[in-house]
Amino acid sequence: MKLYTFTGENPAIALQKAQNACGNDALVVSTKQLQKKSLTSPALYEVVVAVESEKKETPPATKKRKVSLDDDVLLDISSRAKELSTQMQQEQKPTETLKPQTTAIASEDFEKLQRDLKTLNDKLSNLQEVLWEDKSEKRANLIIPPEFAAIYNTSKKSGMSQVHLDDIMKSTLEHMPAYMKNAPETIARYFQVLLKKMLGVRIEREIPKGMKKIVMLVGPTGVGKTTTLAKLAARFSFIEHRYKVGIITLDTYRIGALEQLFQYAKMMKLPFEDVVDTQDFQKALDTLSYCDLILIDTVGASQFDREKLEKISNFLHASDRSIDVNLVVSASTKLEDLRDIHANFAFLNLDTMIVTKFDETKGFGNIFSLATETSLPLSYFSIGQEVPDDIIPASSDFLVDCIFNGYQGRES
Ligand SMILES: Nc1nc2c(ncn2[C@@H]2O[C@H](COP(=O)(O)OP(=O)(O)O)[C@@H](O)[C@H]2O)c(=O)[nH]1
Ligand SMILES: [Mg+2]
Repeated sequence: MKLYTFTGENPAIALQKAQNACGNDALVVSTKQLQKKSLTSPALYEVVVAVESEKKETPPATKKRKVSLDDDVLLDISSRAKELSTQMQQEQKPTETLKPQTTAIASEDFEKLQRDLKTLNDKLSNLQEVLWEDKSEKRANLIIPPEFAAIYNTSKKSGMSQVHLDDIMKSTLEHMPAYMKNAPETIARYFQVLLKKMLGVRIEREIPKGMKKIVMLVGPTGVGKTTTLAKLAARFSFIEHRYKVGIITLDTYRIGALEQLFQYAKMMKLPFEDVVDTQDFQKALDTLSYCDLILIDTVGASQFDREKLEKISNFLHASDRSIDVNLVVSASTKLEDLRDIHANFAFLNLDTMIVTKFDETKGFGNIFSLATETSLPLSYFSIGQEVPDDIIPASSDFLVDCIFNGYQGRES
């Protein structure tokens, strides 16, 4: 039970205010005159009403409030996102709970919203029945209200891990402010903000003056390492930056692969070194030591090809220079395979992840799950075959938009 006080020139005005704010079910606790009418000022009456505690999420409205993600809620989402990320990495259940925020909403808006939503809820309940083929044991402890059905289904179809989806949904149900829980669009926005905050992104930075950066791309065959390297070379040498860029390839097994990168280097007039064994690797780095950025391409190694992976590791250890190791994966690879790929490349001490082939898939939940599970920050997204244009710096907004709306081109 919560008490609220209202004032007015006469008891009727004060009561009217109380009724507008707290509805017809509020109980009048007391009415008293605070001030008598005088020549200069009107009388003042006070009405105290009590509201059942389950209504405490909608305290009397002093001013109209839009149902939107306000600062308090965003703060709350941030904490939830951090908690969930940690939980996913550790595969543990959450131990903390955060108090939901109570926020006011004008009662007439609230009543209208409730009527509209009831109609919508009925429709969604029916839809829910049709769409959810699996009422599996995994969701046994999670009862999803109809308003959450659309976002749940979209996320599920995106290829996100079922465990993540259920954890995030559970957290949203528990911690989302009650006044937001009735509108599917608001739920979707809350859910999306939560996902964005869970993703780690490595922002592209200037290379500090006097520093040299060495970047190596590793990953399975055919994911787009060589084309991505060519795009990065262009981006750093003449599109976004004006650095001296050099290229080394360790992929000398196939003439085609060597020729592919050689042609790119030639077109961009960039120095190019091909390296066969580890002794040559240090020499090539020395030859390119005048460059601000050295990009290294590697042979595509199936995640199960230990011999090739060991060879890449030998190259990394053959130099005393610090090398930024970027795992390149394709967005069109399913989560189980992405996990295997990451597990097998992880011993190379990965620094970041580049995701390619955004234009070749509809589901991006797999990338979301891999990134949160591994806490490997995302650095670039490759969004097509065109060199040098089809690359953008990674962004959590972009990835989450892709999860819910599909890849819509670079402006999405
Ligand atoms: N559709 C699409 N194709 C890509 C993308 N990135 C690379 N590719 C293509 O994937 C194929 C393999 O690329 P490549 O760079 O040789 O892969 P690597 O074996 O990992 O070096 C080529 O046909 C590329 O044009 C991308 O973002 N989208
Ligand atoms: Mg290649």
